[in-house]
Amino acid sequence: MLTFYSEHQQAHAPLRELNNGEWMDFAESPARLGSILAALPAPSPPRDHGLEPILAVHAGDYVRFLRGAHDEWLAQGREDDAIGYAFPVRGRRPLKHNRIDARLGQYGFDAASPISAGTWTSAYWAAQSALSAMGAVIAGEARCAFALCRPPGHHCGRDYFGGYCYLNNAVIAARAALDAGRGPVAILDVDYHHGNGTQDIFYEDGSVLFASIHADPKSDYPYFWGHADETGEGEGAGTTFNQPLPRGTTWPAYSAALDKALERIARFGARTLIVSYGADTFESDPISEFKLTTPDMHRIGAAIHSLDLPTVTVMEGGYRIDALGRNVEAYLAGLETG
Ligand code: SP5
Ligand code: ZN
Repeated sequence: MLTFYSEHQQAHAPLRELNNGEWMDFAESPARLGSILAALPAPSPPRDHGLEPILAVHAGDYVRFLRGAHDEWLAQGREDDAIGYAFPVRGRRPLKHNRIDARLGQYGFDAASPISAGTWTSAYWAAQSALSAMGAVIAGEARCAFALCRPPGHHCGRDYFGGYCYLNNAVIAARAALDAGRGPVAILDVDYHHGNGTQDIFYEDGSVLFASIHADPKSDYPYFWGHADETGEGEGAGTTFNQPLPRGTTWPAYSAALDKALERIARFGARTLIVSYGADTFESDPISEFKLTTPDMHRIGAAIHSLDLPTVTVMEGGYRIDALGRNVEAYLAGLETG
C-alpha cells in the first residue's frame, strides 16, 4: 500500500491528558507511529502543498491560533503543554479574547487535547500526508493509498480542536478530491469514536456522504454528536448516516452495520472514498470498549475493498500500541486484496 508519512509528525508530544478526573499519560503518543511503521513497508514523505488546502477547510483565525498557541502559553509564563479548562457555553458572543486560557476554551472543546511545542508542525504534516495520498489516487498512481496521519483529525471542526485532533485530515483530503472534480465523495468513519468534526463540516453539504460506525454517544465520547437522528440539514439533508453501537460490540453486529454503511455509499454514487480508520475498536484498546480482533480488522478492509472505489485511508485513533501495527497492517491487507 502506498503510504505517506513525515517524521515531523513525531513532534507533537503532549505529556498528559485529563481523563475521568485524573491526569493520565497522553494516549495519542508518538510511539503509535513506531508501532505502525514497523509493520508496514517504508513510507513516502509527503509533498508540501502549503497552507492553502488547509485554509480551504479551516478558519483563518483558528489556524493562526493553533500556530501561535504554544508560544502564547509560554509568553504568559506557563510551562509544558497548553491546555484549556474553561469552555464557553455554546452560543456565547464571538468576543476577541487575549488571555490564552480564554483562547484555548474558545477554540477547544475538551481538556484531553493539549497543545505542545510541536503540535502545529505535526498537524501540518499530517494534513500534507493526507493531501499526498489523495494526490496519488487522483493521479492514478494507485487505487488505494494510506495517509499515516498523526495527530488524527476527525474530531476537529472548521474552527475548533478536540479529541486529540487539530486539523481534519479526512476533510482536507475530501476537499481536494472535490476541487479536482472527483466528487461525490463518501467518508466512512470506522474509528471507535464518532467523527464529530467531519460531520459538522459537511452537515449541510450534499456533495459528501458521511457514514460513521461508533460507540453510542450516550455512553461514550464525544457525547454531544453521533446520535442516529443526526442525518444532515439543508442541502445535506440525508447525507449524514450515524450508526451508534453499544459497548461490547463484536464482529457480527459490527459487520451488519458496516454492510449498511457500504450499501449507502454505493447508493449515494460516491466516486471517491475516504476512510477514517481507527484501530481503537480493538478488543484491548485502553480507552475504548468494542471487542473487534485483528482478523476483524482484515474483514473491515476486505468489506471496503468490495466497493471497488478509489480510496484514501487516513489514520485516526488506536491506542493499544503493541497491537497497533498489526491491526493497521491487517486492515490495509484486507483493503488491498479483499
Ligand atoms: C482520534 C480519537 O480516537 N480520539 C479519541 C479522543 C478520546 N478522548 C477522551 C476519551 C475518554 C475515555 N475515557 C474512558 C477511559 C476508560 N478507561
Ligand atoms: Zn477514536
